[in-house]
Amino acid sequence: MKQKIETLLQEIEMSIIESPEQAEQYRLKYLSKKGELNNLFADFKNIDSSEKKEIGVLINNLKERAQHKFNEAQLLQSNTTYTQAQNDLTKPGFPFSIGTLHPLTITRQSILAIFERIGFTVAEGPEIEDDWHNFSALNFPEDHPARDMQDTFFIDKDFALRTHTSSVQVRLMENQKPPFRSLMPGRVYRNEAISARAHCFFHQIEGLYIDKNVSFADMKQTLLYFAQEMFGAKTKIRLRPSYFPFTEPSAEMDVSCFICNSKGCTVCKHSGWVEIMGCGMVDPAVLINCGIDHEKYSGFAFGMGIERIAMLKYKVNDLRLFSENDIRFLNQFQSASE
Ligand code: 2U9
Repeated sequence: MKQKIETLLQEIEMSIIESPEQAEQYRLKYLSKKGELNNLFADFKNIDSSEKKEIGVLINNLKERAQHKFNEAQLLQSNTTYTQAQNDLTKPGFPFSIGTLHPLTITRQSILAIFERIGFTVAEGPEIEDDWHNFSALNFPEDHPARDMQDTFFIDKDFALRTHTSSVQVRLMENQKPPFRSLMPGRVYRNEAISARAHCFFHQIEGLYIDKNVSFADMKQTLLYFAQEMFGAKTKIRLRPSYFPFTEPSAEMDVSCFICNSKGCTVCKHSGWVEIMGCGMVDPAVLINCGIDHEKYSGFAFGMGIERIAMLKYKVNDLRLFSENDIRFLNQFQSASE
């Protein structure tokens, strides 16, 4: 009997259970009613009582080992089935949303990329500015309305939220030597009632080009290049005389209406032209204020509202949509960001 138990133990240890079929064969052979273990228990009744204690222990150990091996194999198989199902690499992936770029980000990136191609670099500066960088250096007279509490958010008597990014240009000119070919994108603040057409903050991009012998013709050609890259190769520009404290002469720039091909629509108010930016030759007084030799250097500057360009490009009719974070509005720019 002892020999039989020993042989069965070896057989059980050597058995391979790697499939449900093998598990079933094993169960039938050793653990079922008519299996080897039950046969042993049947034989056990006939052995001499002096051997019962020792053989009983051996049979119980054998049974325990046989059952344990079977349980272990089953657990392994159920785990394998589970893991295979979980890691099925041929299964299609779950769709998930990666979000979208904000329309102002898309517009800012397009504008910057166009000027970067002709050598402009990007500069940034603080949103809280002192009077010198936001107004005085830029030739704003002491009594200019922009300095008024009605138009500017003052933090205290010395500091205000910048009303344009021109202050960054002033810092650049104070700290570096010409030539300059730089762009200043950023948020600016004005004390305005919020409506579809005005907001207390918006975003600007300004450009500054200072070098020897820079002329109005250089400005015109640079801005024509920008307009055609941004709105299409057939775009025309026109410059209308204007006034800014920091440029002389100054102009407003219109582009031929890219929505109706200048045939007349509500966007161009049936004029065939839409205004997109202001520009001009940097006033020599500003160059002097920033420590630049105005007899050696000249330059042009321009400024545009990013919201205005985005509204024209995407036919958005309410400025507030850009800052409300309504997902139904933002999701419409999905394809433009890809
Ligand atoms: C320096 C010298 C000159 C920047 C300029 C404009 C014309 C302009 C407006 C467009 C729409 C502001 O966002 S807006 O309301 N800007 O018309 N900006 S020239 O001129 C500068 C800047 C810095 C040192």
